[in-house]
Amino acid sequence: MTPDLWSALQAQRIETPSWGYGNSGTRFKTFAAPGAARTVYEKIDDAAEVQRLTGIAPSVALHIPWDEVEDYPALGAYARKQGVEIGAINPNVFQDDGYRLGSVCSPDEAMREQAIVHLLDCVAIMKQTGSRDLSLWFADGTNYAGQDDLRARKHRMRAALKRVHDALPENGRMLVEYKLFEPAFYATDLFDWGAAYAHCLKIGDKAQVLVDLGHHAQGVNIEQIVAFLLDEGRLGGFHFNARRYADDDLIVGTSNPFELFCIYAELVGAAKSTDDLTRQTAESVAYMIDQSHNIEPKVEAMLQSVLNCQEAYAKALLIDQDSLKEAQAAGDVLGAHRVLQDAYKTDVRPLLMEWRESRGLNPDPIAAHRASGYQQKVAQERGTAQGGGGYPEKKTAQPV
Ligand code: LRH
Ligand code: MN
Ligand code: MN
Repeated sequence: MTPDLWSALQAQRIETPSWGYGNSGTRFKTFAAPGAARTVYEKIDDAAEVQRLTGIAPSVALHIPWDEVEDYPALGAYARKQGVEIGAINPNVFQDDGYRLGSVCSPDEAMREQAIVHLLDCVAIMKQTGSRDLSLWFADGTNYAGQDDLRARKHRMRAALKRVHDALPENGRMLVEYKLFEPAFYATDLFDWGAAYAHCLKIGDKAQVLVDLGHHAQGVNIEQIVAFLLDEGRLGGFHFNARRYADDDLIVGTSNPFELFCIYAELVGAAKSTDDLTRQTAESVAYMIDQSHNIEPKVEAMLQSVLNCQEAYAKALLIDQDSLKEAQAAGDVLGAHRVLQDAYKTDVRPLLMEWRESRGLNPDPIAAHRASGYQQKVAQERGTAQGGGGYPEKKTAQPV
């Protein structure tokens, strides 16, 4: 293994989501998982377990108010003691009854103000947790043609984003997430990367686009969106997951391993770019998982996602960039494609085992987790909490 490859693997980071450790479900049913985290402290404990086993998941994203506490510096200290940091802060402006017509885009000015105040409160939390990123996802949209004025809603979104942007800490960023549809089924206010990008451009330098792999129409070439945003200096981060039909939030790389590889290939290429903006953008990308489903054991599922990201990245690092450029310049269509395929088809598992051993980690984190008794221990300590159920609470990780 070359020193470059080794140090790139060493520097890889994947943030895990607090909401992936608690009970969650579909709009039909939330199955209570034995040992699922019931509090933000237990979610942090689980994230720390993933970090201990993988060594590349050193931070956990919070969702407010699901993870609300009185004392954020104390929460940060607790996290550090467990071996992780608090990562991105995700405001929640989609669960109050008042948000029936939207949050920052609502026709009701009082609701818009309530939503903006919550976003600003989350900026204040960022300052206490030392978080760089505020991740913004809005459920805003309409269900019927004519329900609301689409241009007016766009203006309301712009005004809200601008106010929040201007309140960000000096090195803070806002990551603007888009989604094709759901829960709105006629029009979603931030419906695709272009809409998010257009807002970011007008708002300011701290506004960047967040790409969630589950938020596109079938067949959309996500790696091309990634390439475009990297080149424009506006790719802020990812929510990695897998989907087959819509926003399924399944374990990363399970149904889309080649897509995941191609995304990492774009990132690796951009990190080697001679263009400063592209390179710096690639270096600042926030890699986060947004996964939350209902039947799999939580910690093992998260481990699987992190390891799938690691494999995809390792394969992308193996791409022979010189041969690729040569084949591209020569118009060698299949030769160029085969350079990618050669890397993709390489079994990187032995190499990653070697890398883990060199860092004092168990070469097989899943087997180590299964053998550790962690799952049995938390199942015994935490029991089987009921919670969630129904779409609006899809990601409700709190027990009731
Ligand atoms: C809803 C969603 C979105 C957010 C997450 C918290 O679609 O899955 O991706 O990032 O909830
Ligand atoms: Mn997401
Ligand atoms: Mn989603």
